[in-house]
Amino acid sequence: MKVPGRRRGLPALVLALTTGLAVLTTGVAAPRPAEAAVTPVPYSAVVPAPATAVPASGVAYQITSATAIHTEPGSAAAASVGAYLAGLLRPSTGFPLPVGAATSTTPTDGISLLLSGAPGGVGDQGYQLDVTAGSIVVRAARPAGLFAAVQTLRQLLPAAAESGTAQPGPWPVAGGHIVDQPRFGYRGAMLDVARHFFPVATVKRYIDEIALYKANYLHLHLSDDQGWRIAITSRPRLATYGGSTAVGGGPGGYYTQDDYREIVAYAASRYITVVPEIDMPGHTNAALASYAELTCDGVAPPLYTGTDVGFSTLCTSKETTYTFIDEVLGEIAALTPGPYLHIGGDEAQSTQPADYAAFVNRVQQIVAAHGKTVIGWHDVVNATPLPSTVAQFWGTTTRNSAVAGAAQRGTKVLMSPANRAYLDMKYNSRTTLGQNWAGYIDVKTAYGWDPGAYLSGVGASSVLGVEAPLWTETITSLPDIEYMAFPRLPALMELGWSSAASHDWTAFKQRLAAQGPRWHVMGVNYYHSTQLTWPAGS
Ligand code: TNX
Repeated sequence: MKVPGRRRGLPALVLALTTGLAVLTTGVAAPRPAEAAVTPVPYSAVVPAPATAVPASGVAYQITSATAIHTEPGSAAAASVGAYLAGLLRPSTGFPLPVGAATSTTPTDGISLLLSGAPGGVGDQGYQLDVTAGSIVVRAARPAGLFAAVQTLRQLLPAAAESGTAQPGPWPVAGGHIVDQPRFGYRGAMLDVARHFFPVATVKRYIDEIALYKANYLHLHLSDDQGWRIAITSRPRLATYGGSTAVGGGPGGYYTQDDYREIVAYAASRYITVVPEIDMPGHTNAALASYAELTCDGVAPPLYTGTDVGFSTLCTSKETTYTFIDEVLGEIAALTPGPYLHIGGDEAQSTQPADYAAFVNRVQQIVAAHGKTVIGWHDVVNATPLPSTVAQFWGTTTRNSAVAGAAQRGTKVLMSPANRAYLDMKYNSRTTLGQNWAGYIDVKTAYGWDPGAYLSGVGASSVLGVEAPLWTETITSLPDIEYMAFPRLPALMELGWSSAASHDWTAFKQRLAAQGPRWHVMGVNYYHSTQLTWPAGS
């Protein structure tokens, strides 16, 4: 598969060199008069659209070499969000941006990140952001809200702020008042590390990229027919043998438990919760190949490197199967601080319906015994979902009576309709990566649906949130991941965060295109959809 070319910038290099010279000769990268006239990024450019944003015309805060970051006294979490913000901006601005405890609850200078005084409505993930000529003040009820506000603030800075090397500036932030909170509590991305394996560094980079659009869950599809990607101490061959190949026959790979802990901790530092998936009873060839006792006939199949689905199943009638699941999920639960374990459950075409239902019901009890909540692909509604079980909808229709019935009985639904939210679908017939079984998904299609009113009989109150899955049969590298995720992932995150009333393609496509220069500076290999008018520097 040909990797679409990266558009890394010569201009960025030239800028960096010039800035380097300016810093050498003057000691500080002081804004030049002509640049001081730079128009700040408007509030209307932020993705996802904030709930309310009222600009104060003609007012801006300038980040300068004198700017300090003040954080809520006594809060280590606020201090680390402050350190994260400083870490983002020091390379590009060249400013020291010291981080220290705030000495005032009504700050008049610098950038303050406070856990007091936020309006009640912002909840656990929202924030208030006030920008005047003298200060930037963020108030949130919880550290996650401070982190979300920092993502908004990043997008209000010129794209050059994302550079890893010193840039000339200036660094204005438009004045005004934002009060923001998400529509849905769960906004996720799924990465299939089973069809192709991706190293820890790639996963971390993807975490950073999705965090910019206020994603708060990363679902890792850790096992499938073609590979088992996490070391299980009690069943070592799952990783060492079951993880030894991939689609197309490559070498595969797996995460050690320390690797997985590292991903979980890194995600947590970006207020992202990892949801591990062990797909079962189907999509299990790698496990069956590793441990013959998991098959009904006791014969291990060969490893599989093709892309068919629906041919494998754990032996649902054997006790050893449930011992295996208990051990595997027990280890993964112990490594996972988040509330959810994803048990897959999709495309179990080699499992009889009655066996499937009994299997899912039993696995739900195992997950509960390990103190976790089940997420399953929506096929699990054909069993008897526990009240807490979440069904992840991946269909291509707007009617599904089984899912609607479950929702009526209280099941929460995570929305990933394949013909809207699947990042592995091609943009159009000319896209070289991806598949098209659910259709082509250009940006307008990815954006043009309401998660709270899409599935007949599943209203907004039954919707947990939105997730953008990226299956990787055809995806083999970070540039591939970026090409499929951008710009669609930010569109889907906006559907998860912003109110239904704010959905407006005409306004959105401008807001989204304004991200282009930012991705260019970040070196994100995004798809330049012809549905958008990309500004200079994209
Ligand atoms: C269907 S969607 C699958 C995956 C494939 C994907 C490819 C779902 C729950 N299962 O096994 O990777 O299509 O688009």
